[in-house]
Amino acid sequence: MSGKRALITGITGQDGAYLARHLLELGYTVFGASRRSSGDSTGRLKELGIADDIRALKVEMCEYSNIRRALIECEPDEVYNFAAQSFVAESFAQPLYTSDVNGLGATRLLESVREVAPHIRVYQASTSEMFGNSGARGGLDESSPFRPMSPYAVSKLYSHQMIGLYREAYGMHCSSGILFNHESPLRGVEFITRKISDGVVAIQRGHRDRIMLGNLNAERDWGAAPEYVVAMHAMLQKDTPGDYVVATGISHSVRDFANFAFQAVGVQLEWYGEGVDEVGVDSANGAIRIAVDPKYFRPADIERLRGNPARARAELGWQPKMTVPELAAWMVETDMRRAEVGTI
Ligand code: NAP
Ligand code: F7E
Repeated sequence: MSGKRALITGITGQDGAYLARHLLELGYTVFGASRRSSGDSTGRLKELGIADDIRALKVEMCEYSNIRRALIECEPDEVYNFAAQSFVAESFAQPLYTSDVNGLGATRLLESVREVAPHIRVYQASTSEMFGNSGARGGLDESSPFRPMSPYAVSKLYSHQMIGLYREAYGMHCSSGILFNHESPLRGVEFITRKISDGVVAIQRGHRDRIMLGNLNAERDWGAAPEYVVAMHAMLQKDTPGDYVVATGISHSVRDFANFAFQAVGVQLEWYGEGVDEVGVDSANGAIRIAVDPKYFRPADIERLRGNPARARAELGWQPKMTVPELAAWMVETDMRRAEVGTI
């Protein structure tokens, strides 16, 4: 058992829940920071059965003073900064807020660590979105150029570079995981994979007839969130901090993901038409199950993201295991079980 103490910001999100479970299993004392909410935001922690094992505290990333106090109160060995406005589409509607939480929020944390206890090891949740369309042809790695395509990506590039700066300037143990999309049944329902798994279940249960989506051609390198948190922890155990791409090395289109999700309930889709007229049709009865609504198009989108996790494999001993068809089936089956017992 490690006996170490970790502070996780964004504990109520997908990654916060899975990392907390992983660290608890390793014997950590886990402090979970969440912002004030008018309701209960611990649903994911409850679903993993760990809500009572987390030492909860309130931290708003726009407020420097409470970040500093949290560090003094928790005395962590490691801090994992997950708190973010993480929905890319929303960042076009809220560019200033997104920059404040994601960009300045991380800097407030770094500055607090530097002032309070610079020996604390820091993990920053960086993202493949920073690459933009720079990797159309090959696998993106730690040396690929950054060309952010959304306010979210710009905000994350700022915090990513601050992490590098605090490492260089102050010798602090700061690492960034450049994580490609990772999903699970705990994914927020506005993200494409969960929107599809949730929609497949609603259609199967007769509550709706189709799912309306945006850019069906977009390709992402999707992996399984519980596997990715293992790489995050491994980064902070290295003597030397650094940046690591965490990805599977395989990309699929949104259309492919829909095919896999419907196959999980025995439905084969056939695709007809192009652009806004494209539809995915149930081959057994001709019913339209996927259609396009331009309101889900983004002002700018990344057409294709595929990572090269060679460094994580070599230096962290990390390997992805779950395939995208398995991931889609896991998400659909979990949403189906939740619907049957009435939890969604
Ligand atoms: P998520 O489910 O959206 O969780 C984000 C967390 O941040 C939530 O706990 C949220 O709290 C909290 N938060 C938002 N604004 C805040 C604020 N102003 N102050 C304090 N907390 C705030 O995201 P995730 O998928 O777990 O991702 C974790 C981190 O990794 C994020 O930084 C994300 O940008 C980054 N990332 C994710 C992926 C991915 O594929 N999942 C890939 C690369 C990087 P509420 O519950 O109150 O909303
Ligand atoms: O979109 C397309 C959309 O919202 C994936 C965040 O965790 O991963 C996530 O960002 C793709 C995009 O994730 C719909 O245009 C089509 O091309 O699931 P998403 P994201 O934008 O890739 C990165 C790595 C992060 O860091 C972020 O925090 O799917 N798409 N139709 C759609 N997307 C959504 N959400 N909804 C649609 O209807």
